[in-house]
Amino acid sequence: MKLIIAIVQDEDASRLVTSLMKEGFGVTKLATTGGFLRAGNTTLLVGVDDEKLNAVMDIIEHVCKSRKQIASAPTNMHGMNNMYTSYPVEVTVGGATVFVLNVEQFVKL
Ligand code: 2BA
Repeated sequence: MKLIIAIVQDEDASRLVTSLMKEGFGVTKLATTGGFLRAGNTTLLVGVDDEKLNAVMDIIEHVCKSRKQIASAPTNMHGMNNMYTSYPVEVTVGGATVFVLNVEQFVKL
């Protein structure tokens, strides 16, 4: 069995949960925050049998889109210790950041 941890954009989360549930997968949705943008994103936990892994990956790939976002990157002001300003940088976020872990044990008590 595998545990899929998928970090996706909030805009895609609802459609992704619906698509996964429609195919019979169990999903847990967590409200999370990205460390770089400090903006909300969504993390989904999906436990699946090994042979269903590719089906879940296909759904994630199909639903999640990459988008460009503007982030404010802090930069030190020349010659002024501890003074920071920010300037806008464009980053491409997503489709999805996915971790696949082996599950040692799965029990429902
Ligand atoms: P954030 O950390 O808010 O990052 C949003 C996007 O900003 C990233 O998109 C990437 O394009 C850019 N970015 C991140 N760190 C950067 C840096 N040090 N310098 C320049 N640009 C940077 P994604 O790579 O698609 O990541 C989307 C979200 O997935 C991340 O949101 C974070 O919540 C999660 N994530 C990505 N890689 C991760 C990892 N190795 N471990 C845990 N979470 C991760």
